[in-house]
Amino acid sequence: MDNPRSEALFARAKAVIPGGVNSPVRSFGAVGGTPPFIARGAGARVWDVDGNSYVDFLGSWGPLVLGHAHPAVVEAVQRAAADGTSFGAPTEREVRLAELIVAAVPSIELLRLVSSGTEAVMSAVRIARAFTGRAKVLKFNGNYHGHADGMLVKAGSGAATLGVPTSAGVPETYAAETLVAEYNDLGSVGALLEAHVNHIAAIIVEPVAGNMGVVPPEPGFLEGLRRLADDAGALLIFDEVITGFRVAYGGAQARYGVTPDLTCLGKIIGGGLPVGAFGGRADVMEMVAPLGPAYQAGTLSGNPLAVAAGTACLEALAKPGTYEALEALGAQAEAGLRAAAEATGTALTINRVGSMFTAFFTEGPVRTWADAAGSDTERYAVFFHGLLERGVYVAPSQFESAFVSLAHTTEDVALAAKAAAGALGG
Ligand code: KE4
Repeated sequence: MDNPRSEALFARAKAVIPGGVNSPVRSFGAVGGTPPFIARGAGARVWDVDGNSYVDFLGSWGPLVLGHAHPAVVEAVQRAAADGTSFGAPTEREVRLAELIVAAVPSIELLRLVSSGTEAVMSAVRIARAFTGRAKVLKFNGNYHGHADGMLVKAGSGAATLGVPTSAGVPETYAAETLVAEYNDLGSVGALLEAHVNHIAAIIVEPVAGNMGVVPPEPGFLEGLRRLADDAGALLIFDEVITGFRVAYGGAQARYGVTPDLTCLGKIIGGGLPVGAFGGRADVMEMVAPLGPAYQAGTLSGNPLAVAAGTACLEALAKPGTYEALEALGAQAEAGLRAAAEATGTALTINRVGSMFTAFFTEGPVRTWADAAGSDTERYAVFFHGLLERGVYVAPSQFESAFVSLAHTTEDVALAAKAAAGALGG
């Protein structure tokens, strides 16, 4: 890759920002090399500051399900900006987005908008503790729920990628309130519930894991969590920051027919701008200030520009045929990767749900964090750069998802399959 301008910018960035990035996963720490500094995006493509262009299967880690600079999103943001960027007061625009989400997501009767997925999860966990009067939370090894202290325990995504699944700076006393079970292993959940009877406020889960790479729930897993949570008097929280409006208009809970008590959202509901949300049963959400005793707040929560982008995005996704189109493109991408693995004799396990997928460099199956962690991350790094050199941009980590969007064409996906065969063939 010839990217002198990115290299110069990366040196400048490192002088003022830790690691030169505002989020560790962007640093290419796991794959090596200099991250291309992106100048602009349009549709399924991005261009870096050196003029290289890439078909983008990262999609900003999930939000860009419509592709870059979608006209309806751009116009909505421009219109909102012309009216002012923030008021710290209620606006009709935020009500509109909240109404769309309540209408779409089965579990959500009331919701609060925030500015990130981390905030959504942090707040949902606090509400669950307030509602149940219990302190412990059960999460899953390899699931990532943002960077709130209690969630940075055996976390996936960048935490796993950079080898810090349990972060420094999280006091033992905080970490002790987070219990960790194994994904797709109901026995491990039951054992923890038994060992901590009446102490667990909530089970929080990525209903389709995206942060160990894509790992779908085994048949019965989500239904089992629903039953175990009810038996234990704990709330069930679905972290749908990735899967919300990604795997179905109503999220994974609609796709799999399991309704949690609380849902966390982010990414797509902001259409590429900073929006998160937590919501669920009215009796639980009535714990939230100013209605109830559990405090939660945010200067820019429901920001007019961000909710305008999110509203435009969800309105576009509500159109008929959306999820069939995403499914078809996802299936084509999977088939292309399988063909490339076959043609080059590469041991590749591909997991996919709709338009999110991961190619694991391992024989497979990949059903748990341990399976995913057994992947050859060195081979992944070589594959990543082989794709990048061929104009295809995917996540710079084995423990992430790739995404297709409504802006991708069958030609884009075919180009990626060809690039994959080249990258695997060395
Ligand atoms: P944010 O705070 O990054 O908006 O959302 C945190 C979060 C919560 N829950 C799930 C299931 C998530 O996937 C995320 C964030 N995802 C990562 C990548 N998988 C964000 C990328 C980054 O950290 O820069």
